[in-house]
Amino acid sequence: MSKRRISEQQKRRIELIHNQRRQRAQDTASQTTSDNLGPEQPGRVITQFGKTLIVEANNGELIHCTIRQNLGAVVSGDFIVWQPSRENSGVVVAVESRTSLLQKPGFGGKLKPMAANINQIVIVTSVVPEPNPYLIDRYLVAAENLPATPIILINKIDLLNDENKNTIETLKTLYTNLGYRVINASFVIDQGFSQLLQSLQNQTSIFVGLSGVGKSSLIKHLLPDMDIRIGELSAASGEGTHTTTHSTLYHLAQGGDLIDSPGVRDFGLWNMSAQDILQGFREIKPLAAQCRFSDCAHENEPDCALLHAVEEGKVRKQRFVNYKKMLAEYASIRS
Ligand SMILES: Nc1nc2c(ncn2[C@@H]2O[C@H](COP(=O)(O)OP(=O)(O)O)[C@@H](O)[C@H]2O)c(=O)[nH]1
Ligand SMILES: [Mg+2]
Ligand SMILES: [Zn+2]
Repeated sequence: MSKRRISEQQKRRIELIHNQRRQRAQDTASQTTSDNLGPEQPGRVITQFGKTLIVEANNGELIHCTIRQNLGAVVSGDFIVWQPSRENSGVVVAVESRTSLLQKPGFGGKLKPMAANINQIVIVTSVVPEPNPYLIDRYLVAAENLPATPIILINKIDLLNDENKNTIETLKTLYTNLGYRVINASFVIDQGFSQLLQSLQNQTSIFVGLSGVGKSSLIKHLLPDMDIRIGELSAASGEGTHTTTHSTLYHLAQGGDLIDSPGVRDFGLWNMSAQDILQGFREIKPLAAQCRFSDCAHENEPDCALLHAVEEGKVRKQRFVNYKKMLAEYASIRS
């Protein structure tokens, strides 16, 4: 299926119309509309079934919505404007501007939008399998660039023993000292959940991390009604069982939203510029401009601010090594 081509001028016109629609939706006095649709009103996209969106109205009702042409991708987490058509059905007519958009490379390297307005990323690691600091640093880069606040969760803390205790404590100290929130958790010994729930309150969060670290277990613990919700969404879509390929937004009982889908959990990095990578190394960022040479490779150049900082213990060697490793990795992808 070929996408309808639109010119820049048309795009600007459409943008203008959307802005006007957004304006009208905010204006409660405007209750008359054309094309037999009800009044424009705000809502949030919960999930997608094929070409159908499930929108949550302000009163909590789930509305089965189609999308007006030329709106572009609309994904879970999007704040939208919709108009009722029939009972429990409607048309999405505008999308609010997003604070963030999580995308994933799809077929042919084209970026595929997955979820919008996420402002917090819970990086899930575990005692077993052992955390991979390079992977954590990659997720931190992704989070800082989304932008979203990262939280590092060390799961399966019940499996701490004399052999792995030092590694885990060193890791926790490293990231805590960088100013990140680090939470120890385990559903087996019921630890860390009140701290986690408190961090999730009033935020739109996702969980990321390698397979096996316990993301599904955590989510099940946080969302005991998940299956019931999926049932409600399926009923609202009228399309039978929910496929897990699309992201779904869930409300936490204690407040806050969680967007979940296997694709979102596995998201990584792509297309990162050197500047983006630097953005994810918060202690290195202010130093990078202080090297004597503006194109310093931080290898053995004189007056390299990074090498000095590592020597003085102001930047941890591991972070410095990961920073350079990531720069090299993405330089080779881009070239
Ligand atoms: N000991 C222990 N095992 C856990 C914990 N959380 C999850 N697991 C186990 O770790 C394995 C992987 O968990 P799962 O939730 O499927 O991980 P996911 O791949 O990240 O979704 C399963 O066998 C879980 O029972 C925990 O807190 N402690
Ligand atoms: Mg899982
Ligand atoms: Zn340098």
